[in-house]
Amino acid sequence: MAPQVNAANVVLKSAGAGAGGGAVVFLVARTAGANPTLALTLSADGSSVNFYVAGSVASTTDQDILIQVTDAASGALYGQRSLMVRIRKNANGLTAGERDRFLSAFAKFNLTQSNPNYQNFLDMHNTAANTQIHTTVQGNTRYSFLLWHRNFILDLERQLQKIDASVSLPYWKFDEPAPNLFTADFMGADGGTGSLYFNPTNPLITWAIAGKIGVIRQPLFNVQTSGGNIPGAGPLLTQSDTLSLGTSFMLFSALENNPHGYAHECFASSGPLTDITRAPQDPLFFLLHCNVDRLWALWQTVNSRYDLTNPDTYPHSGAYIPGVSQQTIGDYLEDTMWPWNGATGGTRPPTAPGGQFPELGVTSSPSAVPVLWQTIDYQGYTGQPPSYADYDVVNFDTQTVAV
Ligand SMILES: [Cu+2]
Repeated sequence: MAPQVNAANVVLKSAGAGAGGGAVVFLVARTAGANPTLALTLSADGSSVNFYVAGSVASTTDQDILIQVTDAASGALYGQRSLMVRIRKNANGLTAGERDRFLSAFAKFNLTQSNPNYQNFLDMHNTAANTQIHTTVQGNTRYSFLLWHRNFILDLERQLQKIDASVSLPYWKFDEPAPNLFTADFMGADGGTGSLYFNPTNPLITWAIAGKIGVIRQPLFNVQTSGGNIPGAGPLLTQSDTLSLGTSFMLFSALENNPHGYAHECFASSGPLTDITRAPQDPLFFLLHCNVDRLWALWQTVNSRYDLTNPDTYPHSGAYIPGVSQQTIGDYLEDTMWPWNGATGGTRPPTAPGGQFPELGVTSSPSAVPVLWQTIDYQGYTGQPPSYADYDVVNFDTQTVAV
């Protein structure tokens, strides 16, 4: 005879590890209100009960949150599990620990990893790739700039997370001064000649790409007191002006030129950032593009642009049909994405470096062969699996932004 088991009333709660720790909230359904505690009744037959967990306060160290399961009546602890709220933050505000974990993982990826290696990331973004990934900058009539780069930086971030699971890609908020970013302890300080210098303890001191050690980057603006600024052309569009470009994807896409293109151009042309064929040689590339992606995420949130059937979310639905479609393959929501699809030749580039999209284990999105539509609703707000990357200024629960 089986032992008698009673139904149990339990309470879930988030217990922080102390000051500076993260916190989570609980939801009974994806669009329900979030609460710091959740009462559940576990049935006597052992069947599972579904609920959602969302980050409410970002972690600063790994595993700095405990989810505890307690008895609803007595408060007795049944079990607990540690985790972190891993989220993309403003690089200028990282703690020294967050900064150094990120730099260590990035330097290790650059120096030692293969399949893919850092050169593969450079090759994904080279001249051959340009017809797949840029729009207004090159006069291509393409619309996949934001979608492609969203996956590109997520791929890099997942490579770093394979090295250190507590790392997120930080963003360079290029319309504001970032004096903590352009330092010898972080992305390098300007030595006055275009060559950066790093402190000996900075892991980026080993940075090497294309047969050269070091990074060439000479800012044309005062990194201590100013956001990105091109002498003669003026400052980059501010965040609020970027979000005001328009409420349709087509209008918002103008950000590819300003602030995105401008952010590349506010450095001297002696370095790689101004050159599409070489731009990712500078590790700052990924922090720059993280901010471009964040601006899109903010715009999506304030304008509710996750609905794939709305042409203002993205204007090209369906799949490319040869001889019929006005746009090129790779522009339609149901097209697969190069290079992760391995497609070469014809309207695709001649090579497809880097292999399939890296899997995260906890989510199936984007899939190993990503499709454009998977990049749009990265939060899973409309029901698709989330990509498990998000920004500190986007509120998952209330769909509001804190900027
Ligand atoms: Cu770019």
